[in-house]
This record gives sequence, C-alpha cells and structure tokens, in this order.
Amino acid sequence: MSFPASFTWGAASSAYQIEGAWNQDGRGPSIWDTYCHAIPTEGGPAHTPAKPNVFQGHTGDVACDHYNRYKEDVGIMKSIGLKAYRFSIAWTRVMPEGAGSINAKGLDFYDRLVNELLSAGITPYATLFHWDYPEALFRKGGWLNRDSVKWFADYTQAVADRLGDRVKNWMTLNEPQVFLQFGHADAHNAPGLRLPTRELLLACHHALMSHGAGVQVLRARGKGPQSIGYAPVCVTRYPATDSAADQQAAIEAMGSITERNLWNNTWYADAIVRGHYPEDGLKIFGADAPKPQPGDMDLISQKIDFIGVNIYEGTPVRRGESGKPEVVERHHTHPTTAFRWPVEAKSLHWGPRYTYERYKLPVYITENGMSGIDWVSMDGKVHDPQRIDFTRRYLLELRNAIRAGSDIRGYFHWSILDNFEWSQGYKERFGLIHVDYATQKRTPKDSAYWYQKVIASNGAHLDANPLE
Ligand code: IFM
Repeated sequence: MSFPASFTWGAASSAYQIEGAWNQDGRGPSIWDTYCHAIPTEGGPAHTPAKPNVFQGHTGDVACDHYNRYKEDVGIMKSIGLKAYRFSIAWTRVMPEGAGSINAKGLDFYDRLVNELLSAGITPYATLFHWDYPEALFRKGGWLNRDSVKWFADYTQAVADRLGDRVKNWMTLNEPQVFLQFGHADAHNAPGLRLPTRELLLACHHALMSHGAGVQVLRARGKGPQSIGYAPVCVTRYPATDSAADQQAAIEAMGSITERNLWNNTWYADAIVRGHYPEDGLKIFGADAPKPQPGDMDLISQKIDFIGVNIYEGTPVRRGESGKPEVVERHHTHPTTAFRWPVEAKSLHWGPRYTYERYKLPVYITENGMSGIDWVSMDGKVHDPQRIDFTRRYLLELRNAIRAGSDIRGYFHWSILDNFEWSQGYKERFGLIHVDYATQKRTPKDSAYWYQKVIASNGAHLDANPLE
C-alpha cells in the first residue's frame, strides 16, 4: 500500500511571510509590523551594540511581494503540479483595526487569489490566523482580553462570507504553541512579551475559545460542507529502538505535560477534541490554570474534521530505568539543516501516527520542510540535493505511518517560496522556489522539479534514487 489515491499533495506559506505590501490597499498594522519596525535601543552594558528584534533589522514590508505577484506564483505552483496550496489570510487586510470596519480591497485580494488557484486546478486551504495579530487589538489586551473571542469570530465571518462559497478547507490557528509560548512568554517573537504563567494560560484559553468560535462561524456561514481543523506544532518524540517498551515511552512522552510551559500537544488537542484540559497539565499548572466559565469548554471543543500537524524534527526517547520516558542524546555529529534543526525523518512517522491513534481524526501534515543554503548556480539553476534527500526520507516515513493504519490525508511542504522567517528574517531559506529578494526573481529549485515527480506519481517516485 502506498499513498491513498485521494492523497493531497501541497505546499504552504503564510501571509506576513510572503505577501509584503504591508501598507497597500488599506491594510492595517499587525504586531509583526510593530515588532520588525521597532527601533533598536541600547539595553545592555556600555558599548553593547543596539540589537533589532529581527535578524539585521529585516521586515516583512516587501517580503516576496506575493500580494502583487500572486499570479506568477500560482503559475509556478501549477507548473509543479501542486494539488493544493495552504496560505493564510492577513487579519488586518480584512479588518485594518482588527474589528469593526471591513476593508473590501483586502478581501478582494484573497478573492482573486482563490479564483486564480481554482482556475489552475489547485485546491485552496486557508488558515485564518498565522501570527499577524492586529496591532489595534493587541493594544486592547489582545488574547488576554476575553473579547478577543468575539473579535476573531467577527473576522472569521467577514472571511467566510466572502470566500466560503469556494474555500472548503480551513485551519483556524497556526502553531498556538509558538505564538503563545515564543510570543507571549519567551519574548522571541512578536509581540515580545514575558507573561507570567497564569496570564499566558489565560491568553491560551481565549485563543482556544477563538478557535471554537471560528469553527462555529465557518460551519454557519460557509456554503456546503466544510472541512475544518487547526495546525499546531506536533511536539514529536519517537522510539529510539523498535522495542515495544520504547514505542510506548514515545507515545507517553508525546501525550504528557511535564513542564510549566505551553510547549506540548495535549493542552490544546485534548481541550479541542476531548473537551477538557488534561489532568497532568492541570496538576502541573495548579492555581495558574484557567477557570473556564460555563460553556467555554463546549465552545473550544466544537467538532473538527481533521488535525493538522506541523513537524520538522523529533526527539528520540526510550523507556528509562525509572520507568519514565527518557530522552536519548544524539551524537554531536547528527545531521542538521542550515537552521541547525536536527534531521529526524522518523518524526514524520510517529508524530502523525500518535496524533491519529490518540484522537482518531484524519491528519494532514500542514507543514514540513527544511532551511538550506541555497543559491542560484552559474548554470542558472538552484541545486538543493539536501532538501530532496530530506523530503524523501521524511515522506518515506510518512508512508510507514499510513501503512501502520493512520488516516493521513495530505502533505504540505513548507514552504512554496523562500520567505521571511520571523525573527531570523531572510536568513533561512525554506522554499521549493528560490527568491532573489533584490530582484524578486523566482527560480524553482531542483527540489521543486523532484516534488513535481512525486506528486505526479502519487508518491511512487519516492522509491527512485534521486541521485541515479
Ligand atoms: O516559517 C515557519 C512557519 O511560519 C511556522 N512553522 C515553522 C516554519 C519554519 O520555522
């Protein structure tokens, strides 16, 4: 058995990372505009150079200028044979102040994009929130404000009313672990906060309620059946050996909360799918855990149709002598990507498999890929054999998860284009398509041509050695 006949082969992006046009056609500012534009101040000891929030002060102001070049980009997607494209909608294009008046020109853009995709035979998968929270709403408390649930519902309604006749596949939130933990607790991402645990968990509670409210609105306003999910990080642990004990240890590790932070799976997924926060999390967070009001958990646990998993790497674990799962240290020469993330193909077997087996919902790989040191060679091409090898290894492991019985519906490579990698700016290149940021010239990398063959053969090409 290989990939199911209806398997969805796609690639992904997000609004702030590719669109640019940050103040075009009435778009309002998001927290990422503010974060990138912040003037560096000298904070440390004397003579410490001022440090911008983002690598070398990069911003998403122009990014890949996809807002103005979307036709060219969809044309390239078509030439690769993509079946589906996952993109996100910029909340502040639709509602510049985050709430209240709707900016028709902003919605027009997504309308044009969706039509372009459909006429290219590419199915749109839209994400409502990929981190670019409206600055105006942040100033009203952002996710800490219980009104954020209504703000999100109203924004969703504006989007659903405009696109819900043609977009049938939706994700509410992208990687809540990252925008909450990194953005609101570790100050690595916008808005750069260091909230105490109690407030962090409250922000998370409101984000989860917003997810639920978004699901309700999409069901009510979309035309015809909608397939709705969300796209969290899948914090992946995989068994260090094939032993049943290590397999069980990996499953346990993925399904438990052992630290007082939001870097886990179950705080989100148990609430969404099972309707309650997990016991071990409640215990560890103690008095800091949110106190749901009547109806909150029902709202959070609206029925969804799939779970997305964003997986780049994983950690090997074994059953320790204490009986608990124990991390197995990697050798210091273990292969890494340009970003120095470990290459861990087994994560694409165990992450989706664990998710399916625990929640019994169809799974999509909503992101997977790697950053590489890619440039245009003297022959005018971009040779990225490591991305091909990486993706092939990971997809072969994904196939093993399918063979083990997991209901996995699709794979979205991150990313379609090189783009703005948040606090790393343009330093990391994740694209199947190389972008020369000085000229905006697009060059499909070797991996794009290879992926084209994988798609055309529904995965059979994975069995061919790409170096032969
Ligand atoms: O670029 C990001 C994306 O926005 C969210 N998931 C991880 C990617 C690579 O870091």
